[in-house]
Amino acid sequence: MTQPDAQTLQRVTSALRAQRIETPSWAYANSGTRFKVFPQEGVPRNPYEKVADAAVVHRLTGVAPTVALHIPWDLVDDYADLAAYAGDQGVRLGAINANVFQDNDYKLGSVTNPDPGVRRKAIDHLLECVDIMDRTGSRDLKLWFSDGINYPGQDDIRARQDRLATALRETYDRLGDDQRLLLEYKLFEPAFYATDVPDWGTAYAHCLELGPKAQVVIDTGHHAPGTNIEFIVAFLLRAGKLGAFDFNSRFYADDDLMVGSADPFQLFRIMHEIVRGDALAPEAGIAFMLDQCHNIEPKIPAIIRSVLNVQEATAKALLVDSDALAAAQRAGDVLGANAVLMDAYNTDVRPLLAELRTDLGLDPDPMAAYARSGYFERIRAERADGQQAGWGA
Ligand code: RM4
Ligand code: MN
Repeated sequence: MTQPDAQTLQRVTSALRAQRIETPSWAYANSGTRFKVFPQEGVPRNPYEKVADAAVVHRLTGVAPTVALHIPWDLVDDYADLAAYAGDQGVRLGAINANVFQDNDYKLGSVTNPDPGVRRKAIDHLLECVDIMDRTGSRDLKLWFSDGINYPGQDDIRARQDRLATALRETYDRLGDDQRLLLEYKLFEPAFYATDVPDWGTAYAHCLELGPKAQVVIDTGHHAPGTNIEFIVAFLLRAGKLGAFDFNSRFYADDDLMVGSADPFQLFRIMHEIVRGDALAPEAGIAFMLDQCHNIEPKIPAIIRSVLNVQEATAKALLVDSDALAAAQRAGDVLGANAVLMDAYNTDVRPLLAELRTDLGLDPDPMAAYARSGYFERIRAERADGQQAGWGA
């Protein structure tokens, strides 16, 4: 491939400067598998310390200015105070994630539970999350439901769809003008026979019925093996119904590993559709979020690495010669069109990104800068006592 010309470089770097990636508060806390949570040193003990860690990631990468919260994991007395603290640290509070999957009452489901009392409790939590959004200034309410059934006949599939629609409607109607409901889908787990929101089609249909403030979230880990995720991206973007990504990587199921680690080519293909759909700039309204857990690797460096992986895939997608691609496609030049894409994918964009960071006044190597910063040594000492934050708190 020929080196990108000055005009291309200018276009690519200005798009990369504007890119925004949101990090998840829970990725900074302890997490694990069903088998074991391995605690790490220096892990935050409360939402303030999670925000402080997120601010470090932003200071070093320059592209991660918001941090998503998960309620009740990030319950605080005063959300305005947490938002002010975030501001002091140079970041903002991002999406509010509801949690209706960790209470004994939800054994048979939350908003689709056959018991109307449990459904009421679940909906009240969703409404409480919108109250929190009002105080944090968050735009997005992200909903993932663990609801579903394990055995044929356990509950009525169709009635559960009705209950879901009712809950979503009440929540949607509570949203302010500038707020959105983002509906996430997941093929299976923890329900194994029938999940109530198993796929993008189901999420899309509910969002369509709700109205313009409802959009679909694509969590990259929530598909069957081999699913063409970039097709879903293209389809939802075209329909104006793509709201956000939960980025992560999977080798098997919902592994929540670092984005771009299992299949960087898939991430490139996804970002290519984003660029193709003119959806990269923050004004396009797509939230690019990470939804990851760092169970055995150090958390802050893993999150920095993840942000860099998204940037690298984006840079490659921006390098696709769209004129040459369109020409090859028009001419029916199958191999030529594929070569245009592969040329971009095979470009080493690390020097370009290092230069961009230098221009932004950042260290060209955020991983090395973090290692040198002494931040880990500091939090290890400062956070030696007390209860570390995790999935339950
Ligand atoms: C779910 C889903 C949600 C996330 C939780 C922790 O599988 O991906 O987005 O909030 O996990
Ligand atoms: Mn997710």
